[in-house]
Amino acid sequence: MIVRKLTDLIGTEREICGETWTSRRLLLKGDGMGFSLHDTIIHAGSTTKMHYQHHLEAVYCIQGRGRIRDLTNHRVFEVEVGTMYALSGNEQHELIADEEMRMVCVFNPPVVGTETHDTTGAYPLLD
Ligand code: 9YT
Repeated sequence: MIVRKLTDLIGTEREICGETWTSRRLLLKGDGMGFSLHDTIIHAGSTTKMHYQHHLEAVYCIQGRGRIRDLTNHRVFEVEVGTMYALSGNEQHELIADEEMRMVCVFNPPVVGTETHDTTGAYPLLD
């Protein structure tokens, strides 16, 4: 069994910062669960363009409000507490945070731990 607390991750190598987000990685590939689990803060007023071409991601909003623009299918969805979106088709997308948002994110395959977005908005597939 693995038991971890968010407070134990702060300031460690499991806390990774992008330009518009801070991702606290509760479970990583090395934990052997087959997915990774992140508690991610999206900075207020930010827009993040992403395109996970090598991973499926599900995102569950537990704080804040914003919008997700599906740039592949040209659709926009409001995101508020209790909203989940799943990038089941590796959609290119843009997350607009009207206020600070806190998201629980699950990646399949799991991330190794050091990934940040490349120039296309993807995470590389690392071993
Ligand atoms: C919601 C989202 O995709 N934010 C970017 C960071 C990523 N989810 C992560 O690594 O936690």
